[in-house]
Amino acid sequence: MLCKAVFLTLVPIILAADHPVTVSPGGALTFAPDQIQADVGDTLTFTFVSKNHSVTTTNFSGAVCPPPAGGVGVNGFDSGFLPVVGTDFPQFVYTVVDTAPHFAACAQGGGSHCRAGMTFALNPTADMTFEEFNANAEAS
Ligand SMILES: *[C@@H]1O[C@H](CO)[C@@H](O)[C@H](O)[C@H]1NC(C)=O
Ligand SMILES: *[C@@H]1O[C@H](CO)[C@@H](O)[C@H](O)[C@H]1NC(C)=O
Ligand SMILES: [Cu+2]
Repeated sequence: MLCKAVFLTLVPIILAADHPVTVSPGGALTFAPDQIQADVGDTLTFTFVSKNHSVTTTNFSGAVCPPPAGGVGVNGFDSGFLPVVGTDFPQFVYTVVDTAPHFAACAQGGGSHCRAGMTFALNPTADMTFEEFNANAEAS
């Protein structure tokens, strides 16, 4: 009896997935991929491969750029600035804790990277799409 109970509680942990995201591939002001659908318990692993960027949650619309230090929203997140030095590629791991959409951007350059399309969406919806968020960022 005891063994069976222990086994059943471990199963959900095994099913959690990791979603890798590359930050600024080839020096571009982008996240690749730029949007991800993930379940609670999954992780997003952001790997920073060039220059000096951040992934920071911000508003979907209105004042989008630049995202503020610490990020916006319930369960928001902020990697802080993670510069690439030589071949040391820093990583930031975020564990998904809810099913709400979260919108993020790079905070570098006083919002210039954000306005240039360095934007990312976790669990965007039909009403709040990545494309609309990115357009809001460019216009902010
Ligand atoms: C990274 O960017 C931040 C924000 O602009 C800056 O404060 C920091 O000094 C930069 N770090 C490096 C190593 O360039
Ligand atoms: C996000 O929107 C709220 C409400 O409109 C506003 O008070 C806040 O300043 C905005 N955050 C940023 C970083 O612009
Ligand atoms: Cu950037």
